[in-house]
Amino acid sequence: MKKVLTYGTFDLLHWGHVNLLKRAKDLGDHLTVAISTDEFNKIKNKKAYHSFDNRKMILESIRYVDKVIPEDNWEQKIQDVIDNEIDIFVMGDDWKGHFDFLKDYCEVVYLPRTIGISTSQIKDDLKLVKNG
Ligand code: C2G
Repeated sequence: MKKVLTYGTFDLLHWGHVNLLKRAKDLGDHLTVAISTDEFNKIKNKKAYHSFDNRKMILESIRYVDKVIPEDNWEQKIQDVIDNEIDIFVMGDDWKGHFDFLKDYCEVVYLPRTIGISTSQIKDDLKLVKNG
């Protein structure tokens, strides 16, 4: 069984996220998603609209996702790859090169980011609507 792993906040889940998750799953047979905790988001300077528990619940409902684990820090990826017997690590190509150190442990794939959608754009657009 070919196991795939990816990481992210996945706040306000949108079609760009789903497009990433689908392509990641298509690379193997099993997809694990490490979702950033609220505490780790603070370190990433991100404030998610949905809590970790609710973002986790939403991700677990996605047909492409087989397992969801917490992402607590920047340093856990090698251990996650080992513990979960991962064959392929996947991220959107806005992260290209950042995780090449994982090539000693598994295949590393950066997939093209979906253009035209982002969580911050959704937030900005909704602010415009609210302010009229
Ligand atoms: N993504 C994408 N297309 C978009 C938006 C996001 O392909 N339009 C991808 C990102 O490249 C990433 C994943 O969806 O691979 C999750 O995006 P975020 O939730 O923004 O994750 P990020 O904050 O980049 O966290 O340790 C890694 C970090 O936790 C990644």
